[in-house]
Amino acid sequence: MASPVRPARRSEGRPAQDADPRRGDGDMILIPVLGDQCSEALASLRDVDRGAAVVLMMEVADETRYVKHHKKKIVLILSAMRHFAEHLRRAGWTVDYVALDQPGNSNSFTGEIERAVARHRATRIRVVEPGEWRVRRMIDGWEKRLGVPVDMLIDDRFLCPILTFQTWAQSRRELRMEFFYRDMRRRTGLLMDGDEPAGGSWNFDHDNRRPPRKGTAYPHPMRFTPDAITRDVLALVADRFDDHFGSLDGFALPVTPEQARRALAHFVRNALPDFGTYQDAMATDQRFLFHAFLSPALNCGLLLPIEACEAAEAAYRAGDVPLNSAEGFVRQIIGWREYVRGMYWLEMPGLTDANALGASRPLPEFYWTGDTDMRCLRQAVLSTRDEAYAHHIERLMVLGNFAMLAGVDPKAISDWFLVVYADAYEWVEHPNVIAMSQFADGGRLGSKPYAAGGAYINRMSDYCGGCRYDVKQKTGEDACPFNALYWDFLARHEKTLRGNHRMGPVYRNWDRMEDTQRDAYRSSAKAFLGTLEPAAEGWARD
Ligand code: FAD
Ligand code: DLZ
Ligand code: SF4
Repeated sequence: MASPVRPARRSEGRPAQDADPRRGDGDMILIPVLGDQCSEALASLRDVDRGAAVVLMMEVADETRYVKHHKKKIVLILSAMRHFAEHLRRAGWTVDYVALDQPGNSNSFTGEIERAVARHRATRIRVVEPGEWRVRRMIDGWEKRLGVPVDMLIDDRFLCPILTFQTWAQSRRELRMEFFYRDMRRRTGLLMDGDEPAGGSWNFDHDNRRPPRKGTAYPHPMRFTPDAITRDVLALVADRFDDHFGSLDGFALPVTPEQARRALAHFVRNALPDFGTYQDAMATDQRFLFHAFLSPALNCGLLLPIEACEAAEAAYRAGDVPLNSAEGFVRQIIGWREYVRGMYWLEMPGLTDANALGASRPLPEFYWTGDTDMRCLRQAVLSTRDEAYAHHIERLMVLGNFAMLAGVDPKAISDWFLVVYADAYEWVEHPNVIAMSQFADGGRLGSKPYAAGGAYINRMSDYCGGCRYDVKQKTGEDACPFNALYWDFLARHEKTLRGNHRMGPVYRNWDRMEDTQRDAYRSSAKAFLGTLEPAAEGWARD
């Protein structure tokens, strides 16, 4: 499945030698900046003669509709793009900004590049590698189609270049995140004391599994009142994307780098101290707990991952944040975030269609409506609808876990995840959903499926007390559906999973059960699955 990405021309944040834009010999450089590249630190904006370059930013329907993104995600991207264009103009750049409603807009990246090359008589294109495979394929075709050289620069906002990850992967039999993460700590020097990890341990996860505590005062992520630019975009999205999922009410995400940095400082001060301890907790009506809610800003370029990690480390070194929290946060970013991106480029294009467990059930309708008696799922879907956000454990152990246990087609659940979150781009969504949460890659990314029954959700949340189902009952109409689904899943995939050494103990429990108990699980699961309404067509794609 591995497919190394080797562009014709690519360099570490620098153009190829024969393409030096500073030489001033009549070259006109076109610099496309994509919607998830709203970053002052973008490699294509470095070491360029601003007088001989035009920055091109394009609002195009192909991007706003390739899946029917949550309305808040579209507002975030278009508002961040418009603010960034203003910022670049103030910094002395010539910016050609194509708005969605502009007459003549071809509504595709390639179409807009073609028009801009002609408009500006561009002699070169200088672009940072995109985040998604499909866009990568487009860019690979530009040189031939447009007849001008295209310099594709490494996206060094990420801390591990794609080729470096591929080299790392080639040298390993098992591609486990933990070993990658240790290398990244050494590479970046983050939370290192000389050659040793701060506190003498690489990972403090064993301290990070507390359930929510009654009476806890949770902080709230910083919210930003929409300015005139954002209000314009809100009106545009309300008008043009009314058929997309999600609520526009209360849009308050950071849309500029300055706001994103304030949101980071607010998180470090108010939430990071408890981030580690309650990282896996879920609590009723608490949508953020001690999570950062920074992924929307990180993934569209408003915040650099290294800035976020350095802020966490500084707070730890100042004695304001315990090590289990600082380390946990840094691990999510230089570990998981970089690792899943590396895995995406390693496994594409096959990852999109991976389906190791042969799952084929349509997505249940309640993923779009929240209309289910299962309280944990309802909470997670409503947070998703309102905020374009659910925290990690809701995504993994509630929404993803249910889909895997129910045997939902990985493509259908992957489309759902790509649509509904403000931080969703294929490079991070595919590995997290298709590989991590659905085990559809057959275990390339995770060593075993993240499958759990109701007991896990009950242990890590306060949801079950108020649920119509009884988490303690194993089978029957009132039993928590996760219980029977869990065992039914294990029974269905026994051939594939029994040999996995990490699954040994659960299959031993299955073996110890009476036949009647096993049958009861299977028939309970079957009865419950028979009640699921499949989602209507057209929510995710036109
Ligand atoms: P925190 O919990 O506060 O973590 C801090 C930061 O660590 C995040 O902002 C994020 O940048 C990074 N991070 C943590 N876990 C991961 C991870 N597994 N992969 C990548 N980065 C991580 N993340 C996305 O950014 N986009 C997605 O589309 C996405 N889809 C997911 C789907 C599933 C099924 C699962 C299990 C996880 C998914 N994640 C995704 C990862 C993670 O859930 C989100 O990054 C996180 O919830 C973002 O919220 P936060 O900023 O409050 O994160
Ligand atoms: C997600 C998104 C949306 C909704 N709209 C645009 C857009 O109009 N213009 C743009 O440049 N980018 C947009 N994006 C982000 C892109 O989809 C993203 O940059 C690519 O997926 C990266 O490969
Ligand atoms: Fe979810 Fe089951 Fe608990 Fe209800 S009882 S909240 S369905 S885990």
